[in-house]
Amino acid sequence: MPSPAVREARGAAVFAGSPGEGGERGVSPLCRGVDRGVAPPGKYCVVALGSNLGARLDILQGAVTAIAAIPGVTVTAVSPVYETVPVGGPAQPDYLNAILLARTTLPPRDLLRRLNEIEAAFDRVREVRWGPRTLDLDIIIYEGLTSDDPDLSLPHPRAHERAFVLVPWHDVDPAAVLPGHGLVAALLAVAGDGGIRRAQEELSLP
Ligand code: A4P
Ligand code: MG
Repeated sequence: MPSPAVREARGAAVFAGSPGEGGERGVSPLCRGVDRGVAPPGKYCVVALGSNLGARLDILQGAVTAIAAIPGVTVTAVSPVYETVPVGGPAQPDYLNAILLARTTLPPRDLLRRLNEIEAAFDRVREVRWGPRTLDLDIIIYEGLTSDDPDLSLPHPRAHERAFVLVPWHDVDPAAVLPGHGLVAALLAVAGDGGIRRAQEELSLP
């Protein structure tokens, strides 16, 4: 019996849509039997969550709750949690990673600003690039938007090669597409799932 969060995720993935598909897509195998819902207003986006300092699970849950409370943001699905080996940066503790699907009426920069505020509320400190952090919130995609602005690169420039993004994303949306790179399922086949393992703990939607 899937958890409430995963049940919600499977339902949400039906209307989550993908860039270039007009926000609507066919029902993936995981979603069969789920009624098509009406998508909440706004643009489809995917946010990655990571924490490797402090009470990691509580922090991720707090972030999900805080993101869901942002005016103009509707969180439609939250993925399983993965314990992951750090990629890059200095020696540091393992991460907990997850992703969430959302729709938002906020422009991308406003969404990033709100996410940065949530990071700050969880005592995020920026000292070393790719260093340990209580909370990292990255926008992986914002509808089909592309940008090479260093302050907001879209899609996230390293998402296509990172199992800690691809695996949880694929869990909640097996038909997901990363603009410019193709199907997440195909990217996952190349990236592999080394260095990550499913955690027993789960996040819930408020
Ligand atoms: N920025 C640009 N594009 C975006 C975007 N799409 N979403 C800018 C969010 N921020 C974006 O971010 C640095 C700058 O990126 C900011 O000024 C922001 O405006 P940051 O959060 O201060 O620092 P960061 O996260 O260390 O930098 P970066 O380059 O985004 O790191 P990555 O590539 O996200 O890698 N290993 C595991 N296992 N799990 C992890 O979660 N995370 C990282 C961070 C490295 N290794 C990891 C993990
Ligand atoms: Mg970041």
